[in-house]
Amino acid sequence: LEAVMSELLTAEYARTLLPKRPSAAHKGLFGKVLIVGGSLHYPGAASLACAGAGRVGAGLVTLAAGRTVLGSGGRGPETTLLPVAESEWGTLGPNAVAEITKSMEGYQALLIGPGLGTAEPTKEFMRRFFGLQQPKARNQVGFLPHPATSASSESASVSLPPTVIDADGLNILASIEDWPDHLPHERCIFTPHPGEMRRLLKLDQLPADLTTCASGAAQAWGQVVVLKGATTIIAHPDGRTLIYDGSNPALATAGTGDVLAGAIAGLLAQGLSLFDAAALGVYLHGAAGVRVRDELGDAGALASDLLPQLPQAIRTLR
Ligand code: NPW
Ligand code: AMP
Ligand code: MG
Repeated sequence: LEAVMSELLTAEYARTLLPKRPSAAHKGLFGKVLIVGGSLHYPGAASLACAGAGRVGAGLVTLAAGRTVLGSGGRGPETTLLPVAESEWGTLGPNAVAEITKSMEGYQALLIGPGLGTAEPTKEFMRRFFGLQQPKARNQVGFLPHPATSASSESASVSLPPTVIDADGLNILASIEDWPDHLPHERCIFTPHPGEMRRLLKLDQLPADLTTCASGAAQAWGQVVVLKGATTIIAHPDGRTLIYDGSNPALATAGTGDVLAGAIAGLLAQGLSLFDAAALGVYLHGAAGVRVRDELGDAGALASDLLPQLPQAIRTLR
């Protein structure tokens, strides 16, 4: 395999990506984020993602979920809510597709997956939402139409804003028959941890060279890939990679990935490109983690401790 072009993601690099914050600005300038996440078991993941988006400066964050999730609280009062139909046990089902797509206008960024669960109705939701091929149609017709023409009329694939797919959003994609022949639209950031990456690549074990692995996947899928870990790799579909070396055991705790996904979506809403939003999100999340470790030490920090440190990380970078 050819060596991939790699660069370190430094403070100097990240500084060049910071969105401007004009003093006379209003919230409309900083974009709206729609987050689809949460389930009976994981309402907190959705809340952490919402807060992550707000804490990097997004103008407005909306959470789309069923009443089980919305009724569970845990979010700050700033998050606005888009209540949608839910299936049994608080899972999102296919009925929610139309409700979400008709409210999509006006949002500059979308995040799908944190805490979503992988129940069958939620898989169906994902298939229809992104217009992914359904196994049944394939069996009946006997061939696969091109992805661009295979979207059902219910699908929103043409009008979706730049999208972060994380956690169970990725687990569901990996579980769909024909993955990765049928991808969501072409402006996505995938943010797998190594377990999710293994599922997406259908491997028992990831190769030792994670940079080449992430770069190959980004090129094959035509998406930005953020392969998370003690070292995180941000891979561009053209093969380029950025490496963030931020080993920090304070971050090895539940929910930190949900904060990161929200932060990247919050930066997308502010107009950054897919690759730049992914890079700056990873940097700010890591820098917030350093501040948390400095304050609390290397054990016992909670994912929510990262939240107030995100604005501090931005301020320090300016
Ligand atoms: P192993 O053990 O090595 O085989 P899952 P999840 C691997 C939500 N959450 N290096 C590892 O596999 C999420 O948003 C909700 C190597 C591990 O066992 C999702 O929707 C929270 N391997 C849902 O829960 C807080 C690594 O992956 C397996 C690795 C499930 O997400 C928690 C676990 O991955 C959570 O965010 C690494 N660095 N990291 C809430 N409060 O609501 C992970 N693995 O099975 O995808 O489970 O990540 O917890
Ligand atoms: P997730 O597994 O989806 O909750 O994501 C975990 C987040 O914490 C990712 O952003 C990882 O890069 C980060 N993380 C986890 N463990 C470490 C570690 N030891 N050092 C640095 N970052 C970590
Ligand atoms: Mg995660």
